[in-house]
Amino acid sequence: MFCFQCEQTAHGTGCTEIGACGKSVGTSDAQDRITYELMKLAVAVQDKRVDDDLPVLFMEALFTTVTNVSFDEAGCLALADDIAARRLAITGGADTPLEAIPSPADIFGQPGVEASCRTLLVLGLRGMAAYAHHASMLGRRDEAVDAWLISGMADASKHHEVADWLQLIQDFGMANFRCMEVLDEANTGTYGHPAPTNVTMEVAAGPFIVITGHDLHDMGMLLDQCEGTGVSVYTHGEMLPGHGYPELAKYTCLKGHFGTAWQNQQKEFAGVPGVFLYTTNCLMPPRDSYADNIYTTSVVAYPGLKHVDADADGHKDFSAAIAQAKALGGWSEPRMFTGMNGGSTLTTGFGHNTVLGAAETVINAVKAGDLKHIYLVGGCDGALHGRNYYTRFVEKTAPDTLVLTLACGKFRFNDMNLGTLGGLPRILDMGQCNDAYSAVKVASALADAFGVGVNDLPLTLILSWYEQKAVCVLLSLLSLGVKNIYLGPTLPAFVAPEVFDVLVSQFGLRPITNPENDLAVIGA
Ligand code: SF4
Ligand code: SF3
Repeated sequence: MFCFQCEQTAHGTGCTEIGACGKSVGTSDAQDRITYELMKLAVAVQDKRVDDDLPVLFMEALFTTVTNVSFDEAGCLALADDIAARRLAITGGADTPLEAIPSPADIFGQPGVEASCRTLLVLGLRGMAAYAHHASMLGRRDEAVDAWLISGMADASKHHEVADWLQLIQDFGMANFRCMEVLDEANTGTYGHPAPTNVTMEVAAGPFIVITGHDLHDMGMLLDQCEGTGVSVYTHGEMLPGHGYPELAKYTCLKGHFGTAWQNQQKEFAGVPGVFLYTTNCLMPPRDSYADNIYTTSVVAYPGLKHVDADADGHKDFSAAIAQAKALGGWSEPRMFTGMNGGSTLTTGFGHNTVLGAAETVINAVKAGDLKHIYLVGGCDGALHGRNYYTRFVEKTAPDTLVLTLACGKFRFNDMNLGTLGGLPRILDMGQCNDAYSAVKVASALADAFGVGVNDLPLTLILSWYEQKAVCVLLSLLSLGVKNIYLGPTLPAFVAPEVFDVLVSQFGLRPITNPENDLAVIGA
């Protein structure tokens, strides 16, 4: 086992005995085999017409290897075998040796610049696969994204000059931007444009299900089946933005939001008399006190947990989860919970449609000098102590600034009331990590309105990373030419010093220091 794909990797270098996430040696090795088999399959089908379901296999398999998704060694081995069988059927049984990867252990195990570039590309592809998967669940696919999932894996298995690696990574960033756009079209096309919404952290009396992850299609199906049953639904983690979508918010069984950031789940789910449904990352090894209340779906898997599969039409039957929620009964009295700073109301729904609708207010406020700076403080959360940087950063932003946010890192500060500016709340939640697409749309529109480039706007991005979706989002932002991004809480172990130097010299990427210092450097 050697895994260094996420920010909590052991000693900041790599997990070798067991994952800090709880992933076993066997599961980690099986996931390397999945990756290796995908590379072989990708090479085998290069320059061939592929069946329509082949990109879906790449989506599912790459998504399975994202951090906190699958802990199921047997399931991962079976998937690797399926991918191998698929390849052998195409080649008529002939092997497909890989140019640069002799064995699964060599994908991430090699040192040097080439290995670092390869890792960046493979991890980016894992993140993009998750987004492509969500969009495909809502019936949206894109030919270019589909093709990239396969050609990217083939390219990752070869030798390239450094300049070619950098070009590949740049091209990948643009492909992922398209993927986020497709997901945005899928989400807003199905459930409408998000609208500003206040969400309570109170849990009403009676039975309930908590849905976590990112898959809005799963959320839609669950709400549809819970409506009228007396079972309430609460979002958790990256599902919070679901409240903003009109076609999800219309369900009266959708009551509020439960819990804070994903890394607190083992504490916050313990002894809760409700059901938990995991649709994507971030699953932590469950404690005994609530393991029996968990359902996983899609590619999420953990040995011993109940799993809901889709039928041939894509429909999922959540009746067992609903029945169990009723049997558990919930609490007999309403319970008020709070976020990490003591607030009990969260606000979401500031997607590109809403923020662009308020563009005139924002533009006039900038022109009048009432709005000095916009920060985008977004990305993943995690357990590392240094992540309170993001809470302190937001706390210290001046009253004449706005804070846009997205992804699960916002649970560090989204229960704070920082007041309003020009009628807008000072903290604007744009949605999930993939809604970085919204942030780019807003930034481009503002740049157009002021007749300047995005890097000339009074806008600074302060990102936090943990898993591979943050990697693909960062690569998209860099490909789009966004400069001077602050990145923390630590730098990825898989970025070699030579590669980091390129990111610093070409893109002005900066590691976070401390809020006071960084705010002073930004100068707002
Ligand atoms: Fe370690 Fe992260 Fe890999 Fe888990 S996903 S094994 S914590 S590097
Ligand atoms: Fe969070 Fe797991 Fe990355 Fe979608 S839910 S951002 S960490």
